[in-house]
Amino acid sequence: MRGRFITLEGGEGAGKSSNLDWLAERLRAAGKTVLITREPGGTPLAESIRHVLLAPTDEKMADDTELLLVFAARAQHLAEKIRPALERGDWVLSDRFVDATWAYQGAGRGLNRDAIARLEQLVVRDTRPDMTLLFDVPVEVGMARAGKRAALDRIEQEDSAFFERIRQCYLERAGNEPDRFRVLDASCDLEQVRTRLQPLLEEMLTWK
Ligand code: T5A
Repeated sequence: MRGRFITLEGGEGAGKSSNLDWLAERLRAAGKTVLITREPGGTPLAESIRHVLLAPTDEKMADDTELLLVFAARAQHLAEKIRPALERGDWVLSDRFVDATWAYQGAGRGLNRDAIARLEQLVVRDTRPDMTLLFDVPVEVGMARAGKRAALDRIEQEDSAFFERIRQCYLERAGNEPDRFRVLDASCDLEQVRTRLQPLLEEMLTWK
């Protein structure tokens, strides 16, 4: 038996975290066993790697270091949390997964696509999301929300061109994989975003 794997993606302040619990509650009400998790992170060891990735530092982190840390955290997350949950038949909702690496390290940092593809093959293998919800907001809207929430982390301190490349990469990936991605305009208020999520929730609940 394999459970279901749903990922939430988008730029900074897109509203992924704000909708994760909402979605989980509704799936639980429909009788599903739901595990909420996030990347980078999701297990104690992977959360330690997250801290290294996001804490502002005096020493510049090399782009390749960032890429390898992201995949190291993901390998741990998959081995210790995601795959065991899917094998139990649970539903896993993850705030970000490998699409974020294509967007941030691939498009944002401009890292080599073959290197990312090789690491993806090594680490992710066939553990692929059944559905990916892409929360799409203009960069300035997302950054304004993220800025109000807390001090900016190391990655959030990048310039708007970096985040524009990320947004375009996500939209391109969604266009290339329409069966997996569902794109939500998340620039409206939270209540409207949830109205837009409702039919997607219903779609998930038709899965056998
Ligand atoms: N990263 C991650 C990589 O570089 N490579 C990778 O492979 C992976 C997996 C951490 C960072 O790591 C990078 C990407 C990130 O820079 P994260 O923990 O997901 O990733 O952190 P963020 O994306 O920065 O999380 P945010 O909190 O900024 O974004 P969310 O979760 O999309 O937004 P959310 O829900 O927390 O909302 C932010 C604020 O906006 C408000 C909320 O109340 C909150 O205050 N808000 C709204 N306000 C008005 N209208 C709405 N519709 C709103 N929705 C939310």
